[in-house]
Amino acid sequence: MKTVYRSCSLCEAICGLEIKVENGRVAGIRGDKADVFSHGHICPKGPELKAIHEDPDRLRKPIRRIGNDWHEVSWDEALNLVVDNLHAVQKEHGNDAVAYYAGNPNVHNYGSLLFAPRFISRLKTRNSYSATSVDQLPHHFASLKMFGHPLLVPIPDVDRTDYFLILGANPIASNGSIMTAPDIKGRMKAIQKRSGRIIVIDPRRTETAEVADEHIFIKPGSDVYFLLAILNVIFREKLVNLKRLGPEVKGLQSIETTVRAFGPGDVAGITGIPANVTERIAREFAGARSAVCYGRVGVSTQSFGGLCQWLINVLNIVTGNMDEPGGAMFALPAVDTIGAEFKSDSYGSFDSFRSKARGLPEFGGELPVAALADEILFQGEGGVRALVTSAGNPVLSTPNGGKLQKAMESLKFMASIDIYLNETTRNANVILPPTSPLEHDHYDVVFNIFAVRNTARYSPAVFDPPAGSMHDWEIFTELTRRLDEARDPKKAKKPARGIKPTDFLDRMLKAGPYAATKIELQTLVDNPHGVDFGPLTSVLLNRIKTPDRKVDLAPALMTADIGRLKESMKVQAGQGNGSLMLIGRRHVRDNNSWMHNIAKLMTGANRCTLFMNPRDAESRGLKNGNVVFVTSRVGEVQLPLEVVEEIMPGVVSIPHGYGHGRKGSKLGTAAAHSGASINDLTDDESIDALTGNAAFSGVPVVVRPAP
Ligand SMILES: Nc1nc2c(c(=O)[nH]1)N[C@H]1C(S)=C(S)[C@@H](COP(=O)(O)OP(=O)(O)OC[C@H]3O[C@@H](n4cnc5c(=O)[nH]c(N)nc54)[C@H](O)[C@@H]3O)O[C@H]1N2
Ligand SMILES: Nc1nc2c(c(=O)[nH]1)N[C@H]1C(S)=C(S)[C@@H](COP(=O)(O)OP(=O)(O)OC[C@H]3O[C@@H](n4cnc5c(=O)[nH]c(N)nc54)[C@H](O)[C@@H]3O)O[C@H]1N2
Ligand code: SF4
Ligand SMILES: [Mo]
Repeated sequence: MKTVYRSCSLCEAICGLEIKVENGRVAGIRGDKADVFSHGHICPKGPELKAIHEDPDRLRKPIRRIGNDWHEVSWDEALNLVVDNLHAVQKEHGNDAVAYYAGNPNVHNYGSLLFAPRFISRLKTRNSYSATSVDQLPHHFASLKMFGHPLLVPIPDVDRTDYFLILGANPIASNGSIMTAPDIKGRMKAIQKRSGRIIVIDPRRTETAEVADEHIFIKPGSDVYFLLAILNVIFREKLVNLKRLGPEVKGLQSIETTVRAFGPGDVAGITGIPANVTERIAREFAGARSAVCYGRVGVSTQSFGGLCQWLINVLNIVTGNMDEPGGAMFALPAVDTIGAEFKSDSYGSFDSFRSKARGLPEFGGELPVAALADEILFQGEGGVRALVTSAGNPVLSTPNGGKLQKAMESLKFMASIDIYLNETTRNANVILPPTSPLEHDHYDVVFNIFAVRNTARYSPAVFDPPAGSMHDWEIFTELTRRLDEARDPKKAKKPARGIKPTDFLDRMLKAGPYAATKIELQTLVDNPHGVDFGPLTSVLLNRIKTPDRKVDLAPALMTADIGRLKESMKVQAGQGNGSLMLIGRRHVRDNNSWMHNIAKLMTGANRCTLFMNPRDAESRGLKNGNVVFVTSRVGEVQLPLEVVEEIMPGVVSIPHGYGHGRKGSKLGTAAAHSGASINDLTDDESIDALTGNAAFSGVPVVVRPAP
């Protein structure tokens, strides 16, 4: 029996695991009590890394589709097929005719993170997409404009705060996001133990709201008004206190002017939050010893998601809670991709080009994925003709997935780097399956940037990769090399197997902010439970990357978007409440679309149901368990109704990531729990016009009984 320690790569909490191995098999997985960050915490998904590793449906050999049949092929043949087809499409239609989509697990795989960018840049295409634009793009947008770098994202200092205001996040189910905080429930209880308060603003009384001290319903998509009204009170009642950041901030006057038009009474009808409640929250927030406002997926995926994340930062700044203990702070990760050094006047790009069909702006070199189907269906010069997906399932995870499915059927060629034959990859001509999560090493390059404490942990591979297998990073390396060769045979390079992810890691650690402690890869190998660098510290002023090194409270793009908001406000005020508003939800035993094949996570009642408030059910003559049709502008799905008090009247909810059992996919257990895809209802035309992020919060739908 041997014991291997490793961080769980399934979600952002990066819990330390203790894995027992016997006779080449996992004998058991539990939380690592000695872990410096997670102290033994895990959720039901962690131990299922074993089931993913052993899943007979997980692909282990490259496969090629001919008609409807899949055939195993050698790596050499598969890689050549991909490269030859991509090259042919680019030669005929131009480089932009090949699109690339990167899904969420790329961020949980440091080999992919380090080696995919080279492949993507070599594709020389403007059609690069990722799950960022159905998720956290507004965070990066606000960070770029206010702090000068898309990754300078403030993190709630939950371990020291006295007042935790949460909008549109359900960390008890999601285990936290852009807030790497293993055992968030324990951390929340600790806030309450030291007499702090937790307030949750959400159209659903979530698991997190249950733990909080107070829960307030809000109408989907209206958080921007609530945040403006909070700021309105803070300025009106002269509660602004910039503290230490005072001299480092510009644009305060502009904010004061902007928020004047949004008094708590002016917006109460839109948000559903009474003016006196908004006023009280504003006073409590400003009066707390320390306070932090934190908003996640529920507020990012709105028509004004960019403004929401901006205003959340503004609120934390004007109350003196930015870069201060107990407020919103910045991590100082041991592998520091941002760096303290000031090198240029631009660390990110926005709107340097636009999508062909709809003219949506690029951010950081990527176009919004809500535009992908239209780019494939675009008949003119520059339309997409081939697609590569990596660790993504956009048919289930992006808005109007039904349209994307149809668009995929019209592609000349598609390749997927993925461990499953699922709703997206079944459309591919070739699937390249990398090693399982337990067969490669890992370091959390990204989540330590978003962590509530500075720690570092290296995870060696639990098993040697099977003979004739390839890691994600090796696949990217080989694709890059072969693409170079296809374009210019004279430039053919030898297999670039020399450089490994650990080489980067060692170099980055030695050049990082803890170099003085002599940290290197070996240090982490010698400390399998992690190395602790302590709580977050005030580092913003060393790390800020705006050209004048000031925090920009009122970036021009944001204040300009207030005009669009005012237009929308007029429309909203005149609207009745006819249709229902659809939102999503997460459950601790799901992980986006891809863990429904794990039998142990799928026991118990069906989770893919439509939540509806008893009042709305009664007025429609619907009963718990009835099968209903849900219809939106773009599609219709059928699923069982679950009548629950926890959802706000006028709002309904469906979890995302379901809609399995489609012909040609190979996911036995998931097919038995197929459910319906919420993204067959969400609208690809409904986006945040500022950032291009998908707007999932509050899709208008009609619900009627199925005959
Ligand atoms: N178990 C599990 N964990 C996960 C995932 C998973 O699928 N399952 N996915 C991972 C990923 S990729 C991410 S990005 C994170 C996401 O982490 P979270 O952001 O914590 O995720 P959600 O649970 O979707 O929380 C969003 C909340 O917003 C609420 N909401 C919806 N619309 C609105 C609105 O208009 N206003 C307000 N105020 N609230 C609204 C919803 O009711 C929901 O409670 O979770 C990660 N962790
Ligand atoms: N309506 C609605 N839609 C949403 C959301 C929502 O809240 N509401 N949430 C959005 C969010 S936050 C996100 S992040 C996206 C996620 O969107 P995606 O990233 O597109 O979808 P996932 O379900 O995470 O799919 C992950 C894919 O990676 C594969 N995979 C898993 N591990 C590996 C690996 O190690 N290597 C490789 N190569 N492949 C692997 C899986 O088989 C699966 O195909 O969904 C978004 N969609
Ligand atoms: S909370 Fe996240 S990181 Fe921790 S065990 Fe569960 S899935 Fe893994
Ligand atoms: Mo996400």
